[in-house]
Amino acid sequence: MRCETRLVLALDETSPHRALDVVSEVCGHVDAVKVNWPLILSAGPEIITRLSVMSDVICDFKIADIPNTDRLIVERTIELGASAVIVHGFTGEDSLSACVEAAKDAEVYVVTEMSHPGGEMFTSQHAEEIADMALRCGAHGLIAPATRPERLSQIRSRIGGSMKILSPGVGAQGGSASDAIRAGADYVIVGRSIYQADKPSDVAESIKEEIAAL
Ligand code: OMP
Repeated sequence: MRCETRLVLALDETSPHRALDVVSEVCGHVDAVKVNWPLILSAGPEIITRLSVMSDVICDFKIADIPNTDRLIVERTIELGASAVIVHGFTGEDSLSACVEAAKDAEVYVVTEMSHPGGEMFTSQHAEEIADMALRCGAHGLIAPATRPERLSQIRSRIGGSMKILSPGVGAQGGSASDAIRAGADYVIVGRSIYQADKPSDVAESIKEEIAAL
């Protein structure tokens, strides 16, 4: 995945036409497009292949199952054209290793502490252990919250510079792109603030410029 603007679009748009329009408008301002169940369930898995012609596609299926099921999901996702997948870490080392192995050259990002308030109930207590395990298993990177830059910073300190951190929670969830990048994120993930805007490219461009000015 390229690292130019350090901005990833979370395309949780449920209208396939609008989703494709938003991507063609903003693809020059983002390093990748992340898709999740809302779009896949609306447009079908083939949307991954269509988007992959325009951008790197991160499939955020938050994969969380036994190793065999995880492996099958990752293999199908990569066949459809995804450059990266997002997986949960709480399922343990055997499940995560199965994802990393199945992904081959594609990238695997592991969720540590989730960005929403409920992320503090369970995920925050295990975020550092999950980060350690991700490093051991050879994952490419982590997901850590822009809504809690101090926690993002602690997770960055824990892993050093060896893995990428993608940080969601900017904009609609209250986090800021600048704070997340300063706290150690390599990329910020932004959804509603961009795809629900009247002019998505204006918002994407302004976040890109905010990051470039740091
Ligand atoms: P907005 O809140 O609309 O900017 O979207 C954030 C995106 O990041 C959504 O696609 C979420 O599913 C995703 N996300 C989080 O918001 N919090 C997390 O802890 C993890 C993710 C993720 O894995 O991408």
